[in-house]
Amino acid sequence: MRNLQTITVEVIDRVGLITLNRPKVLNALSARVAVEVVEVLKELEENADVGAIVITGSSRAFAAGADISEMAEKTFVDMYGDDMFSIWDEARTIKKPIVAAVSGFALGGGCELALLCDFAVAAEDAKFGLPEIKLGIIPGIGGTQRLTRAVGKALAMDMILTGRTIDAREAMQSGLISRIFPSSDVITGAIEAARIIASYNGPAVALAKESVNSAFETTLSQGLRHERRLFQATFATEGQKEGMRAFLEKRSPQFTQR
Ligand code: CO8
Repeated sequence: MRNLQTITVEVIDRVGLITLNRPKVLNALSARVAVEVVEVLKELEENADVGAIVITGSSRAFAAGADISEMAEKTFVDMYGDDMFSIWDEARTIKKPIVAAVSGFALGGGCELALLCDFAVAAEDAKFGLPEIKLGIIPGIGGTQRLTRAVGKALAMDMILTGRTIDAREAMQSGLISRIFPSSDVITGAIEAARIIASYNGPAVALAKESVNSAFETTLSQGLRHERRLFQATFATEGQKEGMRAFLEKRSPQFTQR
């Protein structure tokens, strides 16, 4: 395990595990956290032994939002000039799937970080919310955009305008998360999902992620055309030959990341 200033990183069974590690402030997302998470995501992207990534926090908090003490006295010119959260945009360039394993609070930037991952799983005690309105601000790391796409306008407006927090069950019903685990199992559950992803043909996994993400950017016709090309492209990978031959030979396929 490697300890950075605000996070820890380890590789378990071809899964890169990033753990936010600022327990005293419920993993508040300081500018340093953003820099370290994005730096490590890029490292894991380059690591051929890693096929998928999990981001988690502590049992009490995934992350309770951007670090309020760091922002409180900033002016518009400071925020505009430093644009300290724009670095999170770089996470979008990661081709390997990223799973959020959420326990406890996922509020503000913490909820936005979970939404920025490819999918999120949560413990029964998880709480999701975008309470920025209570601080006199609005979400700024994609919350108004990604939450709306994930759960639809009614619940997104309700959460963003009232600051209401929802529990894991409501998050599941609304499509914000894909699975609920007992609290003690959420990290192993997320790692197991990521380990399964990492066992498949790496290029096909990356193309599948790209194709799903394009559904949020394109018309249906453009998206279907894009998907068809990516599907056809999988036939240029070793993994397609291996996967289909293994099926016909009634054996387990041996996939690689490249
Ligand atoms: N920032 C800094 N410190 C925090 C944060 C935070 N977001 N959240 C909690 N802490 C600190 C508390 O100040 C406290 O510190 P101390 O022990 O020194 O007093 C410690 O963590 C423990 O917190 P509490 O004592 O409050 O614990 P409780 O169990 O009573 O309450 C809550 C837990 C409900 C999670 C509560 O801490 C809370 O409401 N936190 C703030 C939640 C919030 O408002 N989050 C949104 C922040 S704004 C944001 O995320 C904007 C993102 C977009 C920015 C884009 C800019 C371009």
